[in-house]
Amino acid sequence: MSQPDSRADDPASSLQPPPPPPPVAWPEDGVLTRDWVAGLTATLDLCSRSLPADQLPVVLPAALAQRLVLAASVILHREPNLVRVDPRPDQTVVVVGDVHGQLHDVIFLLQDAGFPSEDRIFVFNGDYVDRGAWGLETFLLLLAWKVLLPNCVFLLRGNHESKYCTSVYGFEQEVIFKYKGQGPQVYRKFLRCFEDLPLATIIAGCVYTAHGGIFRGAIVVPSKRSKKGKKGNKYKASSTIDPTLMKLGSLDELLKARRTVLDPPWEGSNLIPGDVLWSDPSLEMGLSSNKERGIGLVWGPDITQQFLYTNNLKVCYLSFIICVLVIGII
Ligand SMILES: [Mn+2]
Repeated sequence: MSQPDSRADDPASSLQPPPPPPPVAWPEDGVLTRDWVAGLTATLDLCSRSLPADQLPVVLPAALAQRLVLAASVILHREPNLVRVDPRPDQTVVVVGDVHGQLHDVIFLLQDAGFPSEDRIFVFNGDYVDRGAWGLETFLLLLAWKVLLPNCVFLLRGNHESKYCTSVYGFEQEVIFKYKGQGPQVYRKFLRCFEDLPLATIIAGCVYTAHGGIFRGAIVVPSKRSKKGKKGNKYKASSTIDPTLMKLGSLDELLKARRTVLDPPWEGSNLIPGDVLWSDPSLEMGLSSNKERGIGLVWGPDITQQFLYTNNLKVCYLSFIICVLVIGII
């Protein structure tokens, strides 16, 4: 006696996957609205659950994805390395750590905390891509919010927003798999956008937020030429010389650093982006090169205190740990 087939009663259509939603189109007047972002969210959510990953371009054409990336890049590029976020007393600021392609967590988080608005500012602390399966969708969704509310959504760069990390930890492969022949072009647009992401924020004048953390300053060393009196002193990144001379960088130096690099350099004179994105706090005192990572710094509680005190700050929000110097009520 054969087992009854439970599917026999179902209409044949129920066995078919649902048809994909219509392709997302850029707004005719070029202006993103809250409804457009809500529609994009619903579409990305649906596709991530029911559409084969390589069918994504049917719903999210490469041209649309690139247009969104470019629109956000223009806004991000204008922001300084260190963004001052100064909420009014009635505004809430939500700081979010690494989301790593977890689209559904991000959608839940936005619903749960309350969507970005004039009342609620979001600071995302980097690492949008790699590891998770939906880095592309996650980052595009956050870029859409940035374009919609540029003064209420801030997207900082994480160490994974780099050519090296995305080629090793999955994002490049994800984009190529989803966009096939158009993938390399889409991926390049993302890389350019990563270069435009600012490095850090100071919230309400007292909370420093960055993915990795603290950074070194340049120190002045007399060059050979200066001894001959032909040229003045030469500025050098402090790790390239005697490590005992390494000193903490200033916010002014952070503002002046060149962040438009595909991969933050670990040597040379432009070391601040690598420090801000890759450094690790430690329980050991002092400031030294991060030998384990080969880039960035390791710093102790004394340096945290020095950094906060010098810059009149109260808290560091980093992606690994929160460093607090209690000098008043925030
Ligand atoms: Mn991370």
